[in-house]
Amino acid sequence: MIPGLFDKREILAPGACVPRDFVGVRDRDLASALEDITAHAPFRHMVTPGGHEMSVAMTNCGHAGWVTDIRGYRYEPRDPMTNLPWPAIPPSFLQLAWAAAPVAGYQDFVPDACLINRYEPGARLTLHQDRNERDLAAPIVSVSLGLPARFLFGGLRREDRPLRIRLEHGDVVVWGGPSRLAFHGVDPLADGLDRLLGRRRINLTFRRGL
Ligand code: MD6
Ligand code: FE
Repeated sequence: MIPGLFDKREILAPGACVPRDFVGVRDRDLASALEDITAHAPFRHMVTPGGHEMSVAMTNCGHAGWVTDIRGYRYEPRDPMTNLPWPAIPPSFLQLAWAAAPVAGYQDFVPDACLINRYEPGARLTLHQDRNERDLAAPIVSVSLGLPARFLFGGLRREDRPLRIRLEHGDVVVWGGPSRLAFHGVDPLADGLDRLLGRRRINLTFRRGL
């Protein structure tokens, strides 16, 4: 093994890998930074362009926040709920994303957008691509906290049969390059109790949106 390279990683596909338990002891700092963010930009259930309320509740931090409503999916510099700029990405978040990206071969990753997803039991995310970002050359770093979930990772066509992998508290997924537009989703969350976050799963996805 190359010295200094994180060793608990699984390759999902070219350009995509899963550094397991990459968060480690940083989880409490992340959880407390999350409390500060949601005090200013609360979780809310957004509506898809098709008119369906999402089961996952979302908020954002960073210069650009991903939103959906009846008009479509896009990045917005302000929270439409408060009309305030989204809270800044906290240093603990930036440091984690920057440290995780090189595990999959992406250096100097400085995200400007962090979408925060909250799953309660039963919440799910149907197969989708992340394609609203202007900079598709940058990878995405995705951090899982709280209850475990089953993550679906497919191919470049919606019909491609997805891999199913279990993501636990502290696991990270990094993907980009040839996998950047892979279809993916999350199965309905099973009930449970996480020692830090209770009855929920939190996912942070870092991107370059602007
Ligand atoms: C989630 N994640 O894990 C949802 N998108 O809750 C995503 O939609 C996602 O994990 C792009 C890249 C990584 C992801
Ligand atoms: Fe996604």
